[in-house]
Order: sequence, then C-alpha cells, then structure tokens
Amino acid sequence: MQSQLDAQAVSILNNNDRGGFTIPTARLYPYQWNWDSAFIALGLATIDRQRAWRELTMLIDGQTADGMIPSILFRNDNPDYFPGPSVWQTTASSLPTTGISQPPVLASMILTLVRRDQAEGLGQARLLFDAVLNWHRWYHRCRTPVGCPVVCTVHPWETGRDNSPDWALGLSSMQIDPDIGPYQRKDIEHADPSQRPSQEEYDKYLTIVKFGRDHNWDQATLTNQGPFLMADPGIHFILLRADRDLLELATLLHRFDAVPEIETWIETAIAGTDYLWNDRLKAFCARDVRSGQFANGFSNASPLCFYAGVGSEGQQRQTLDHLKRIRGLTKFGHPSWDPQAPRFDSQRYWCGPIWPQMNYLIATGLNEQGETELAARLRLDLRQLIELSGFYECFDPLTGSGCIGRDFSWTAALWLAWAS
Ligand code: 2M8
Repeated sequence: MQSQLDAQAVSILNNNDRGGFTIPTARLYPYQWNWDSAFIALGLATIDRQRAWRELTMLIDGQTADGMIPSILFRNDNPDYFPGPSVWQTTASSLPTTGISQPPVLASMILTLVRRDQAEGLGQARLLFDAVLNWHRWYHRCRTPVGCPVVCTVHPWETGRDNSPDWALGLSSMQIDPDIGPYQRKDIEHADPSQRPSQEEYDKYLTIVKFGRDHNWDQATLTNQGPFLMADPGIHFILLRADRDLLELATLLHRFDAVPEIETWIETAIAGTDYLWNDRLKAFCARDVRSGQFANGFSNASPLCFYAGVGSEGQQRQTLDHLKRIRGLTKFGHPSWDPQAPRFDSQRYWCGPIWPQMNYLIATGLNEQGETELAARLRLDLRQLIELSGFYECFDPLTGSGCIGRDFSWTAALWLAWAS
C-alpha cells in the first residue's frame, strides 16, 4: 500500500509540473500558488532536490518591486480560473500576478530543506535569502496598519483560509461594490458548489480586488483604507515562525547585517501576540481591527502558537484543552473550524475540513513543545485519510471523505515528506 501511494504521490507531482513549477491541481487551480509551492518543495526534495529549489526560485520570479511575493503567478491566461490576470491588472511584478500575498511559510521551508542537506542547501538558500528578507520587510511595512500592534491582512484570500468563519466579521461590515459584476465563477464548475464559498463571499472578495485595482495596488492604501482589515492568527504565527527561521538562515549564511532588523520583528511580534488572545473563548482568534471584535471559534490557525513558540503557559494550556476537546468530537483531527462553533460545516472548504498543510504546521509546533503524542496523532490521521480517500485537497473530519480538488500537490508532497 505504502509504495503504491508513494508512486501515486510522485506521479501527481509530475503531472502537476508545468515546466519547473507545480500547480496545486489541474483546472481548479491552474497557476503557481505561493504557499502551495513552499509545501510542494518539501515533497519534491524527497525525489529531486534540484526540482525543489527550482520550484522556489520560480516563485520568487513573481516578486514585486516593493518586495511582495504574490499569492498567484499568472504565467498565462487560463480560462479555467477566475479571477485571472485581466481582473487583477497588476503591474508591480515582471509577471502578471494577484495584488495580495499569502501566508509566508517560505523561509521556514527553505530552512527545513537546508537542514536536510546543508552542503547543497546553503548555496541555494544564499540565492534566495534577499528575496525572502525583502518579502518579510514588505509584510512588516505594508501590512501593519497605523496604530495596530500586529501584522494584518486585507483579503481572506491572502490568509489562505479563504472562507473560514474567522472572516465573517470583516466581511459583514463591507458593502458589495455594485460595479464588480457581472462575472462568472469557474470554481463551481470544477467543484461541488456546496463545498465552496458562497456567492456573497465571492462578491465581497471581488469588491476588495476592485478597491485594490482602483487604487493602483497601492499597498499602504489597501491596508489602511481598504474594505477589509483583520488580524489573522495564521499569518501572525506563521510570520513570527518564519522570522525566527530567517534569523537562523541569516546566521548560517553569515548575513549578520540582517540580524538586528529580524530580531526587532521577532520582539515586536511576541509583544503583540496578546492582541489576538480572545479571553472569552480562551484561544487565539482572528480579530477585526476597526471594531476590535474577535471571531468566535477555534480554527486550525489558533494552535499555531506552538509553531511560533509563543503564548504564556496558561494560553498554551488552554489551547491544548481546545485541541483535545475537539479531537473528541471528530473521527480525524484537526478540523479547520470548531465543530461546536456556529458555521461549522464538515465539507465546506475552510469551515470544517482538515487541511494537510495546516496539520503539518500544527504538528511541527506541538512536537517542538513536547506534545509528541498529539503531534503523532495528527500525522497518523493524515496518513489514514490519504489511505482511505486519496490525495484530496482537504478532508471531512467526521467521515474522512475527500473534498474539492483531487490529485492535489500539497497532499502528495506532504505524504512524501511527512505522513507516509
Ligand atoms: C485556495 O484559494 C484560492 C484563492 O487563492 C481559490 O480558492 O481560488 C486556498 O485553499 C488557498 O489556501 C490555496 O493556496 C489555493 C490553491 O491551493 O486554493
């Protein structure tokens, strides 16, 4: 069984190769995506290290002049996907791209590759270091709203957790721009609409895109005056971890010039972490920056405090209590949304399904904090989910059935790099 699944995972990565970069899955997501590529590189490194580094180098090709690495790189205009390059209309990169970013896992995946193979890895990491440093600078500079203690996000798509109930607060205070439409969604032609975001959510996603386009993708304007502004435990914890990993890379590469700046980011992020602590729920939650209100559920970003190595003893204990409580409610763990919270939906994308890459990050953090049993269960769960249902984009935590995209690259990559 294992070697058969290994072979299947390799063939998925090969079939999704588009000439040096790997798409998440055919038709539904036919371009290079930012954090997908970082996870894909982990899997590629187990079969072809050169290809793993090429994947990351091609991701950097989309970097904008001010340092952002966009969420999607449009190397062509593919009719299977909406919204494509003609909707985003960006000009800041040499490639057409989106005007927003994605969770910055790249530095951490580079460090993981370097640790596996220092001899070759350091040389490759040296070539990527300045691009990643500039991207982190961009996040700290352009996504920290005036007067806010943490880095924030301007679009649910930027968080990678698109229709998480976390974003309901920010979206509910937005008006749909009547000039966005008409448009034709493509996602619901390739996937079951009941597992995808609602039409109202899409209208609001496109309202934010229109705002960015109308303001020539000026990132300070988008952050401070845009229609949506929320603090995300996902981006906060992932960036804090990535800053720590970038610091280690700077030391390994003797880039001591970058050290003081990175150390300042880490100190600022640690000091700002309590901003995300929802004392009513006893968990780290998303927060609407303008109203100060917290989202009302434990997501799969909430336990990333372990991955970031942050949170008081009490906060970490209460986070563990949530993880264990939720584990008792589902057949497989850890779902993207608390089954006891409003809006849980076991098959609707980020409202319940299990996401392989998130569980990899959660388990990495738990392991590092000594919670090895919980971490091992997450890994075993992913193995069983893949054995049961195949290489899906995400999985129903109650039944284990696969949801949305098939032959999915990050699932195949994490099988090879972690779960198998
Ligand atoms: C999903 O997001 C894209 C938009 O970026 C979409 O639904 O069209 C998310 O799950 C995101 O996290 C992921 O990177 C992307 C490609 O797998 O798909």
